[in-house]
Amino acid sequence: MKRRLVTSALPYVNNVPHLGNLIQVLSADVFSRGSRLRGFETLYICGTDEYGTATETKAAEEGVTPAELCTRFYAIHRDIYQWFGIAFDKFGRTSTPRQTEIVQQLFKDIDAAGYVSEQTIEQLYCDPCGRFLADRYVRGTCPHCAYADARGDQCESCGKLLEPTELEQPKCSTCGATPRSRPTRHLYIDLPAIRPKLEAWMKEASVKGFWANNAVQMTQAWIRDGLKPRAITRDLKWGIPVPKAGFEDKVFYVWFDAPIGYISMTATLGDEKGFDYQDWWKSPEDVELYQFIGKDNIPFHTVIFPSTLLGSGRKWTMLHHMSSTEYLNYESGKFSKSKGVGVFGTDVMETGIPADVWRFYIFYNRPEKSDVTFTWNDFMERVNGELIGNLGNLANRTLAFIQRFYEGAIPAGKPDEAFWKEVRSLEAAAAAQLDRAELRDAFRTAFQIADIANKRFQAEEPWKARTADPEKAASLLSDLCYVLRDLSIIMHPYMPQAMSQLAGFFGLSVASAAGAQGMSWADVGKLEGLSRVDSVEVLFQKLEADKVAELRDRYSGSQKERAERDARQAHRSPGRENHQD
Ligand code: B3M
Ligand code: ZN
Repeated sequence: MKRRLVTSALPYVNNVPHLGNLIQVLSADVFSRGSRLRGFETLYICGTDEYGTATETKAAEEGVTPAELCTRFYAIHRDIYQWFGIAFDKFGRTSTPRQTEIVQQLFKDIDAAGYVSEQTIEQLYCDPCGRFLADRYVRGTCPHCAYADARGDQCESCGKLLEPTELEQPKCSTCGATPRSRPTRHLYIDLPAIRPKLEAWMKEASVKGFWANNAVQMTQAWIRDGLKPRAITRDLKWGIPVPKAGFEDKVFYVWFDAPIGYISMTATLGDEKGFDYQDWWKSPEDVELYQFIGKDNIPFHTVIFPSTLLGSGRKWTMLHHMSSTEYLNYESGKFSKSKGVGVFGTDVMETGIPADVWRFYIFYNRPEKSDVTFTWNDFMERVNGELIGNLGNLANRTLAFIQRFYEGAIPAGKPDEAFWKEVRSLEAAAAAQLDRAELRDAFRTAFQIADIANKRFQAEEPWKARTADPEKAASLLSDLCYVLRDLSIIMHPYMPQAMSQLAGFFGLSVASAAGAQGMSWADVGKLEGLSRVDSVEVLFQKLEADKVAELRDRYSGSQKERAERDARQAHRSPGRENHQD
């Protein structure tokens, strides 16, 4: 069994993540929890992406140093993910000595291998701001699709990567002035020269690692449309110094260093725990790397980062499975960190709705193969209809019945073979889907199991059978308890708290970390080990329409509009506390 190294995209430190961003961190969490339950030695690495223009600019705006800004936001991210119950092995940062060391070494390796070239280019310089405008800080018209508000690094509309100088009618996005061209010398990674290695690797890896379809398409298009050398240095201060004569005043481009963060965060964890990060990162024979990202980050993970690793001439653990989700849209538009539209991590924490209910909805609707829209109404309907109406109802009616009529002792009954045949085949399907990181499908398969169990409860009428045909009632109730026990394991990665609670009703627990005591996937399908229902409580509270309507109003518009609205309200009725029920 290969070990599994799991990563989720490293969130930019300088913003509060919204539900759309959280999908990746949550997806990798479910996958790695599932992997551990299925017996794979697993390491889940994530952390904040800290360098670059965005941080430098925001720090300047707030009158603090970039390092101070990062430390403040790092804590915000960490707390949000903790609230959501994410079980990272390491939630690190890119601004560490290990990151500098590993990035500089990789650079030296690709340079020594002849894959770095130099070029003097004309770059956009903003006179009022007194600096070169890197990537994201120029906006203008996309030369490919004519989208009018494209960023200098990538068009958000067509997804193509850009150079800022390619934009038509460029504007400095800080001050709005029209920037002018000025020469500057930069280093490039020679992607055309690495291309044969990249292409050969990609062809095999994408099949072996069953990459998401959007990743295969986009990567093929990139290779087909011609790879160009890409600048890996920037005229900035907040970044990793370039270890090469003549480039002392430059730093590495944030997208060159960011993916290397996966490696350096593992190294930092190794320093804390006493292992060598190379056991994970230089072990392609026995480690499989699963990466979870949003589709806008695909080329960085399937082209640029692999090219860095391949170009170094060393034996790295390379991408195995690419899980790149589509977008989650919000009510009538797109979630946007920069525009402040959507439900943000900090919002979610104050809704009073438990993390597992959010996790349920995110995975039930995970944008696996197409974009998905979050609406408050749909959220309420799914939670009330499926989570509570199906799973919650099954647990409650079965366990309450046993408590009421059997004093909590699960009656011994003969398993119904036809029923178990169906359940076991769904359980096997869920296992296979989970192993392929088809997280939404595996979750829905689990709900199908709950559904057929509910139907059987309904059809066999235990309230009558209990006296009319006690053996039939016993068979039904014991089978359903075993189904609930199985579901507490299968759904545990998705809703760890609620499923631990469900297992607890039987006096059991689920092994939620490596080496922890409790049930694992090996227990799924076993018809032994249950004797009593110790306790029953309602697992999930129904969402009420007026509460949901209130949340929809509270979180409509951009964060800025919300803040203004709150300020107006606070002004009108000074006694009222905002953001409180
Ligand atoms: N920080 C983009 C983002 O947060 C970027 C990902 C880096 S992954 C190495 O969406
Ligand atoms: Zn400017």
